[in-house]
Amino acid sequence: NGHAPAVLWFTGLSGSGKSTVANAVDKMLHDLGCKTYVLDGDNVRHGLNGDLGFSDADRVENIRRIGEVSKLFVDAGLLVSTAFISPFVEDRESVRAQLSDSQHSNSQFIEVYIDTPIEVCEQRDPKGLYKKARAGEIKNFTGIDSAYELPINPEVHVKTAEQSIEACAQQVVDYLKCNGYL
Ligand code: GGZ
Repeated sequence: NGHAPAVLWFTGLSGSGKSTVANAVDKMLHDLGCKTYVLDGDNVRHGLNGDLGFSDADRVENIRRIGEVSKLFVDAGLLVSTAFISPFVEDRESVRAQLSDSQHSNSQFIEVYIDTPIEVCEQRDPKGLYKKARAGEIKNFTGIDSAYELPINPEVHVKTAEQSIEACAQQVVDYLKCNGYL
């Protein structure tokens, strides 16, 4: 039941399915006997990062703190999944650099791009946020009037519009198996 510690860094638009897939992966890993934890808006943005909003500067600080917390979980030996938009390449790369350490043969940072077309996210609109953003009631909404910078070379590239949640989660678990984490 051994596993190498790492962070599965989910990135993608609002409504892309980050949390859903991350939680499905977490359940599979837990069933395999791994020590795991999921960081998402529910347990981070209300508490630790309750002082932050959605300006570019606040998003940068949001991701910086989540990167630091992820590193603590990784140091504690867990497979941690983070589910935040994390829209900027530079911030994701900083976390990657922080978790890259020549002592480990495997990287401890695994970028999982949840690639769902914005049209699909907007159609799902589970919280009605796209509707509000289009109406101008929410400013700086990712994909509408705030940038999402595409991952350059994500370790895992998941297309939620083309396959089931189960298959998406399995794709991530398979990556871990094929690369010696599990
Ligand atoms: C994007 C926003 C915004 C704006 C509120 N832009 O679908 P959700 O609701 O549950 O996920 C979104 C979440 C994004 O927070 P993150 O911490 O993941 O963002 S970042 O990584 O960019 O710091 C959405 C909601 O918060 N939300 N306002 N303006 N998403």
